[in-house]
Amino acid sequence: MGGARFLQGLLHGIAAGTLPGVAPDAHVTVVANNADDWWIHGLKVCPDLDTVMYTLGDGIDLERGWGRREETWSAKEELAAYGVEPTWFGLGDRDIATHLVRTQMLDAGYPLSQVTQALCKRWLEPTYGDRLRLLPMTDDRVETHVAVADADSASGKRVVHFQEYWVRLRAEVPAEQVVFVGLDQSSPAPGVLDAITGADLVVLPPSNPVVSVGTILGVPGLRDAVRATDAKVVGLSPIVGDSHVRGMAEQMLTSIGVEISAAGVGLNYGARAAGGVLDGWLVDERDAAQVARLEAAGIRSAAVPLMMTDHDATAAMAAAAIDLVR
Ligand code: FO1
Ligand code: CA
Repeated sequence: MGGARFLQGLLHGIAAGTLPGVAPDAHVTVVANNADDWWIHGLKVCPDLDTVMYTLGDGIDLERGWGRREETWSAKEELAAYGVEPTWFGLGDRDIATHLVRTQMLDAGYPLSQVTQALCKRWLEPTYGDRLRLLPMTDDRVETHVAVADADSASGKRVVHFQEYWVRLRAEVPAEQVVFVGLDQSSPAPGVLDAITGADLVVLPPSNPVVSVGTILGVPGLRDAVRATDAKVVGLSPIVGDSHVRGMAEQMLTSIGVEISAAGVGLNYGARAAGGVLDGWLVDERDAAQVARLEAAGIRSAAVPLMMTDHDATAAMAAAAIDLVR
C-alpha cells in the first residue's frame, strides 16, 4: 500500500512537471512483490500487483487500501454459508473477476507477467499508454511464510502463509522467522533486469523493507542489477519516528534483527559503495538527527516531510528524493 500510494504521487508529479529533471512523458516501470500471493478458493490472488493496479487505475477502495471500490460481498457470504475456510480472507465480488481472469490465463499456460499485462490493459493503458508498466518480480511461484510460536506443536513453532500472519493474526504475534519459499530458485520476470539496468533512476518506495522491498531484492540477480546500474538509486524511509507509517513492519524488522528506525532500515539496505544498494536515503523531518549516521556510512541523506497525505505532498517527497541524488 505504501508503494502504491507513493507511485500515485510520483505519477502525479511527473504529469504536473514538478519533478526535477523528469519529463512529463517519462516512462515508469514498477517491479512489484508477488510473494504475498496465494491460492484461495481455487483462485490465484496477487494482492500487491492488484493493489498497485487498482490504485493507479483509480479502482481501489481508498479506505481499506486493498480491493475494489463499491465492492459487494455476496460470494464471500455464500462461501461462509457453505462453511468453507478461510473465512478471514475476503474476496469481493468485483475483485473475484480479476482473479478469475488471472487464474484462467495461468491455467492456459501464460506466465504471470503476461497475465498482469493483460489485466493492466484495462486499468493502466487508457490513462498511461506505454508510459507505465507493471511487472511481477518473478514469474515463478514464491511464497512468504512466517514462523510463529505455537505451544501445541512439538517443535514449539508453526509456519503460516504471509496472508495468515498479516490478515488473520494481524502481525500481532512475534515473527520468529520469515521464510521466502522458492525465492532462491526463482528468476526475474522478463523485462525486470533490463528496466533496472536501463533506468535513469531507481527508486525504492516507502514500503515494507522485509516482506516487500527485501523480497524483491532477494530474487537472484535483482540485487546485482540494482548494484550495477548506471542510474542513481534512492529510497524513502517507511519508518517515521519509531513506527511504520502504514502497515506493520516492526515485527518483520525484529525478526531479521534490524533496528526499527529510518536509519536502521537505510543502513540495512546499505551504501552502494559498500556493497549495498543505496546512493541516497530520504528520512522524515522528525528523524533529522539520523541523517549524520547515514552520511557517515556513505549514504547521501536528507530529512523532509514524509507523510503521503495527498498527491501533492507525495509528489514533493518524490521530488526531494530525486534532488537528493541528482
Ligand atoms: N486484507 C485484510 O486485512 N483482510 C482481507 O480480507 C483481505 C483480502 C484481500 C483480498 C484481495 C487482495 O488483493 C488483498 C486483500 N487484503 C486483505 C490485503 C492484503 O492481503 C494485504 O494487505 C497485503 O498482502 C499486504 O501487502
Ligand atoms: Ca505486500
